[in-house]
Amino acid sequence: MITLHGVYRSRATRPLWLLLESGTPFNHVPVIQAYRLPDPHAPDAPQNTASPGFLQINPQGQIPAMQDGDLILTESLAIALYLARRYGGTLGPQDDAEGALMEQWALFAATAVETPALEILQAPSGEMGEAILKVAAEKLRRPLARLNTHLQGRDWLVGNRFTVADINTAECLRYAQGHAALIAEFPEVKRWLESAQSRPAFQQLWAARMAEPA
Ligand SMILES: N[C@@H](CCC(=O)N[C@@H](CS)C(=O)NCC(=O)O)C(=O)O
Repeated sequence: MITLHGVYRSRATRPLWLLLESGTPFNHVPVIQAYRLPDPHAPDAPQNTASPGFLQINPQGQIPAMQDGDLILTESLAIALYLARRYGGTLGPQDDAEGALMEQWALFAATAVETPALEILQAPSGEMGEAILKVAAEKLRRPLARLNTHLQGRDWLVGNRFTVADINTAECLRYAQGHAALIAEFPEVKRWLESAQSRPAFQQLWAARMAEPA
């Protein structure tokens, strides 16, 4: 049985979406970020990223982490890629070229999208926040232009069907979605992101996330 460690309010959404989308049974351990707790070492503290038991699974002290038999995997995008290949059916690659493309989009999401998208999410209000938003949006324009071009005449990123490539990329880009004007500059990206997020598995994921304490 797969065990997925990490609350819904974290990057665990990437493998969790994959698991829900594929209907794969799993055991969920809602390990929470230590920094969200007043005292992560208190005897009654919930299982968190600083708990000794969790540090044995991921000595880096970060969620998500996955166990499948003897395999322990960290890195949300790598976990989603593994689950897609092993359990995801058509969510995963059907040949080597598709596998390469799914890895390409995961690396694209991690290296070109996630950091500026998080800068947008975390920008404070006020003048300094405005300056951060402007720089982050500018950093995202080239990757978004590339994504927009790729999506012209296509519904999904790889193989003309919804796959792990869409999950990983959409989840990294979600952080920037609050910058509606930026996303609107790229209509194919907007259309694709909205259709990914209207899928029942995403809706289920989002409901579970909203049910967790903020
Ligand atoms: N690159 C890692 C990043 C993992 C990460 O930063 N996780 C956050 C939650 S989204 C975390 O565990 N933070 C707690 C901490 O860093 O102490 C991944 O994608 O899995």
